[in-house]
Amino acid sequence: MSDCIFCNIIAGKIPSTRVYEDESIYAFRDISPQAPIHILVITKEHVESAAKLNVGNSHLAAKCFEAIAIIAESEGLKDGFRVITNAGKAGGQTVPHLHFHILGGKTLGEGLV
Ligand code: DGP
Repeated sequence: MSDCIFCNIIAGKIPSTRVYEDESIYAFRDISPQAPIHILVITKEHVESAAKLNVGNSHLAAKCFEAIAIIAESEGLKDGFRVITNAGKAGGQTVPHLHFHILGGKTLGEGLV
């Protein structure tokens, strides 16, 4: 989608710090990190959010989690990390393109979640 920030990042029209890429996934460092390591894992195909996953596209979510495991290993997150996806306005989603936040590099608190 031409007006989607993350689609423009995938297309290289907006610069990003890439940490992983394959045929269906792109991952890059968050512009305003909330942990020492804060990476966004996104689908190359535009899916609005987790609320729009269905039997036809849920393999993309599986692909995201395969990438998350690879990234966690390469980032040295052997002691653990957190994965979050926000969906919709009440969920705190600001970019309407499915993405998973990987947060790590420190011991995260028990809040949320
Ligand atoms: P969410 O609130 O869950 O929709 O998360 C969107 C995240 O995207 C937020 O943590 C900031 C990040 N973000 C927004 N615009 C850009 C950008 O242009 N570059 C990068 N690297 N991250 C961005």
